[in-house]
Amino acid sequence: MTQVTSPSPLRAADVVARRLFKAGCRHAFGMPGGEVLTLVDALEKAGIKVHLAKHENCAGFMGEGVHHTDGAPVILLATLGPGALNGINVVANAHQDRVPMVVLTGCVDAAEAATYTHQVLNQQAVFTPITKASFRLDADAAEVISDKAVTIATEGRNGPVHLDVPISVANAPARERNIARAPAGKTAPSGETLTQARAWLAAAQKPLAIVGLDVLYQAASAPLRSFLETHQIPFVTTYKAKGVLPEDHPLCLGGAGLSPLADRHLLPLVEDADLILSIGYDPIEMRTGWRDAWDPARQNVIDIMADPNHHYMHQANINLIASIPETLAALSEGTAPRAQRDTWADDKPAAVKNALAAAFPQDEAWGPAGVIAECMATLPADALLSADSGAHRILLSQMWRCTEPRQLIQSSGLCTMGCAVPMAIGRKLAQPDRTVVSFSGDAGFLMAAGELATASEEGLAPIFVVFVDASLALIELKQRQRQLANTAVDFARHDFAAMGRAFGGNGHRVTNRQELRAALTAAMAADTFTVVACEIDRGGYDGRI
Ligand SMILES: Cc1ncc(C[n+]2csc(CCOP(=O)(O)OP(=O)(O)O)c2C)c(N)n1
Ligand SMILES: [Mg+2]
Repeated sequence: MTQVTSPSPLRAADVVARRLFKAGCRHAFGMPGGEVLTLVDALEKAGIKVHLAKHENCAGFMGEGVHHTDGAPVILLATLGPGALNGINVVANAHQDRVPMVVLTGCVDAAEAATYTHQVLNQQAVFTPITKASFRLDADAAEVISDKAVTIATEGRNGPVHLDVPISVANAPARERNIARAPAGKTAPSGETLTQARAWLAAAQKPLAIVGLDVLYQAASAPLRSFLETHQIPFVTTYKAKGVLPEDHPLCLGGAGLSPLADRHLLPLVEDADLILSIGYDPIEMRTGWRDAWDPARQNVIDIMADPNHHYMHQANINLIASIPETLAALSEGTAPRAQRDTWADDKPAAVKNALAAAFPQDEAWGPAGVIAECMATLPADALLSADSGAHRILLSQMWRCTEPRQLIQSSGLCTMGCAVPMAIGRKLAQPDRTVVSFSGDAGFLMAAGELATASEEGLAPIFVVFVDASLALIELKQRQRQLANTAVDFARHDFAAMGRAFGGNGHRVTNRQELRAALTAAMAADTFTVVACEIDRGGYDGRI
């Protein structure tokens, strides 16, 4: 049954915008060109504020910063040709990092394109491999197409959907109906599979859980905590799932993903476990060390996931595409709880935890670990953080103890540089009352530095911490490890603090922990953004990640 609910004349662009508003979207980010002006108008009329970024890639990351607060899909708005193409990296990121996003691009009408070439390219062909779906808007089907865009972006493993909007279609009259679509019900295992899984859980002497980002999208923190505590299961999280339970939890072994140093301690424990529970674990975040990290021929493995295992990074004996809270409840039912410390009689997880703490010490005088330790000591425990790609991020992800889900956001699927600054801008826009801090390497910061202008124009006061080592530290390290000549990995020391001031913010250059503490304290009290440039030596990550 469909029903006309809104009077004409609505434009197709209005129908799209109103559907996005219904999905919870209140902000769109991008840069208009002449071809998307109707969309800009429609978004604003629907109640969605259009923010002007300085680069489409950064626009998408600002949207992601907001998304981690409001849960709504990101709206990235780009004009045709160069605008759309500038957004490719963040769209691919949304695909690999499972961020729900609707990418609105303008395009010339099909009839026009038959005899016109300026800035015309097949945008759908560009976006198809890096999105879950790509549609061309049609005025007669505007509502169903925009509804599909939202549902595909937000159901199953989340991701981006592209909507190519021809100029005249945006402006064409369109009707709005109420599409009645019931979302899929929540499923849990039953029958023999459930009996087997329960038996393994009851018998396990050395159970270990690997927890990933599907848990965030199912808001499953509370049932996860009760399950892990009831059965006394130690757990490791991916970087994106850090904080899904507070990381000072006695069963928490911290995050894993990109650090060979951490893996050296964690992977032997994985091998030693007699039951692996992969709970919403999406291995797209992991490096090759986690490929077949366990052996289903020798260990019982239960994989609870949002999408089928087509990655082949690992295998399981029981694969469950099911709701995590419902599945954990079903597994627990009829399985006797364990007394505290009733698993792992040898206390090996505690030993691993101690070894990890020793491997990532908090008491270094300076250098990257000193910077991070000082930030942990000075910033509030609930500061909202973003991290860029590079050596600094690996160290930060291993050292930081998160207290809540999505506290530390980053690109850990695509691992792109240039995400941290715009993500912090978006996060601060969404949660102005919280302390919001980005951590970037000097090269990654330079990729996004134009957005300091946006922070300034929006009147936002995030704190941008920069690890200034005049080096692509992660790549320089790899080059040195391979005994290759030092080439194209070092660059100059620039005055990052002055860049902050140039855009109307504050800037501090710091060279020790006392100066860093003073700079952070001033930044937290400031009403404009602050750049904190932490001067560290080249090669500071040797032996530390
Ligand atoms: C857009 C992009 N280009 C290149 C890379 C490859 N890459 C990964 S880390 C890195 C070095 C980053 O340098 P910097 O931002 O200074 O951080 P550091 O490693 O020094 O902490 C590079 C070039 C990437 N991940 N993303
Ligand atoms: Mg660097």
